[in-house]
Amino acid sequence: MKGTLRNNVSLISVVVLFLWIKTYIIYQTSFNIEIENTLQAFILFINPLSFIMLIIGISMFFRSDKGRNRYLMFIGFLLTFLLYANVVFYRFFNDFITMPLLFQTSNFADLGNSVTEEFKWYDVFYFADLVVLAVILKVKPKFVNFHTVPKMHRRAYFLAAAAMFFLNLGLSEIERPQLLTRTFDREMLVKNIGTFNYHIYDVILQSKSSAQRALADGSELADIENYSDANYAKPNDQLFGVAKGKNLIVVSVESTQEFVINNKVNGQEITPFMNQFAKESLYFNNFYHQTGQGKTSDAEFLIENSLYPLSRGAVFFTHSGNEFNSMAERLHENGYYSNAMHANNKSFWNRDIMYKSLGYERFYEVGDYDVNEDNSVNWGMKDIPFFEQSVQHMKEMPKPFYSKLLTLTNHHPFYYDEEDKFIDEFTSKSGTLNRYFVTVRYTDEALKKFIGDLKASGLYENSVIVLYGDHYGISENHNEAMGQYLGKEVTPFVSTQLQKVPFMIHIPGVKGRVIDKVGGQVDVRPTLLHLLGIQTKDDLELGQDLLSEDHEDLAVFRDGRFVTKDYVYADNKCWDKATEQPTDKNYCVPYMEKASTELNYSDRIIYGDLLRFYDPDSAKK
Ligand code: GP9
Ligand code: MN
Repeated sequence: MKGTLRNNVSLISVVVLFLWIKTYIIYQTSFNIEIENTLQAFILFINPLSFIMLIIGISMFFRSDKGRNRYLMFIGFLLTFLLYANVVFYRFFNDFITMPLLFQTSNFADLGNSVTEEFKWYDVFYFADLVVLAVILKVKPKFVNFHTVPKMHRRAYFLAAAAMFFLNLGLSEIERPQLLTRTFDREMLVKNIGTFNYHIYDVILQSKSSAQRALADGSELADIENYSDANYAKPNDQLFGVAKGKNLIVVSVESTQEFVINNKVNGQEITPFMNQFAKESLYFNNFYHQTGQGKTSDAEFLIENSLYPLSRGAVFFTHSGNEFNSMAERLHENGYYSNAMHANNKSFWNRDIMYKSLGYERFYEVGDYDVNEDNSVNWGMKDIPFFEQSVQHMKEMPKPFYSKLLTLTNHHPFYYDEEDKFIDEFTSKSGTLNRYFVTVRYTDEALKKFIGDLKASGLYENSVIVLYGDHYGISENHNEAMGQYLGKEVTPFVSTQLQKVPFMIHIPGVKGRVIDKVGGQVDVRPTLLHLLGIQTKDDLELGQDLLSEDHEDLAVFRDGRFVTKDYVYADNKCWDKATEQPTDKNYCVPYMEKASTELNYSDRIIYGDLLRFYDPDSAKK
């Protein structure tokens, strides 16, 4: 018997090999997974293995051959079915299956109608190996060893599966730091941890949020409603409705921080256009981003809902099935055609799903743009052609419309083409910071052309145009270089002030001025809706209209830092804005509670999906 053990392959290896190879073939033939380097190619190759080894390994514990065979056939079929379901889904949606999506009945209805068209005759080949396996189990050919596996071998096998898993995870972490905590994109997840592990991860995310949701009930809302009522800042009489009926164009300006505005590098202006445009707009020079790990998507979330994003993960991913009262929805109710425009993979940040929850009527994604190698750099389509083509889409839209546009060129690592370089790089040890100025300058040029196109198309005079920076571009890893640029040390105080992002609202017929109120992205929703003449007093918002006389100077960051009129709370210290030095902590104490209450209420709304219990008609305000 010992001899036979050496000369033939174990049943386990056969099954594992079959499933592994099949999964890999499916990756290559049925999904469009972009591979940029050898490490990514290697990760893709090994990523199905750990899970398949684990689940097939369980068959070693079966006492009877019959039981084991049935188990193997069952798992083989289950995994194949899962893969095949993804293949069909991908043909239709160009995306991988997610739990919330399966539960979103409206999506499913879409799928149901034409799903039959997505089946192809040659799909039977996806199941071919199962037939071979069934034959092997039946015929028991000599080259396969059907004997029970000794305990020692079993241990070694599971150790190897675990080692494979950690090797896979380790390599993915090198390739994509924070992959699991930030959950950027399904394609990236599948590419790195593999389709099976991805589904497990997705189920964990889903069950966590379902459990929290199931435990919540409407009674939790009372405190939050009271808070939101008391916090409501009534609109400014002169400005309420000044832009009634106008289109709303909101541009999320990628990674743009406020320090570049009205500032120079090598003696040249960094944002000549925005500096000018700010003069013609309501310009908020004490406006902060409040994003967490969800970056751009967190900024979108804040602006749409006047709620904070989460402290961990991206709410666009974790709670896309929630009920929201978004700005897009409110505008749609008021006759607006609401849409988002972004020439990137539509599933990035789970936008394709989340935008539906937020009530956007249309998402102009990469497929709606003519993107090619010549008009792309860094993360994808360049801002200039993106804006050009977006204006073409706008011309065709029903009016009035609400369009949200997301730029992309000024994104880390800030790579650019020589032809798009309008100013010189900075000189410091940080290539990232050095290049940043060049790409910010490019985006500024793109904005200039965009406004020019809007004027030429006649849309300008009928539109409110809003620009906001989504989040920082230069992280604290570049403090030394940043200190060199600013000519001072980047203390926790300075670092907090660097979280200011530009925010400007251009309204036809309204003269530009600087508004120095302290606020953040959470305040955008009421500010804009009031300008368009739409009341928000019945909405559950945590932000305040920045133009209201009652607006309180406060910006709470997602990590607990905050800024008031005179103080900055950071690094557990209270900093005096005038001296830029720590002062008596008592000055910050009155705001500490408000800051944590706001974040806490926001989390409770999201984790409990409390807006499903919210009835605006019963709101008192
Ligand atoms: C990608 C864009 C950039 O679609 O939103 O993402 P970011 O990394 O800035 O969140
Ligand atoms: Mn961004």
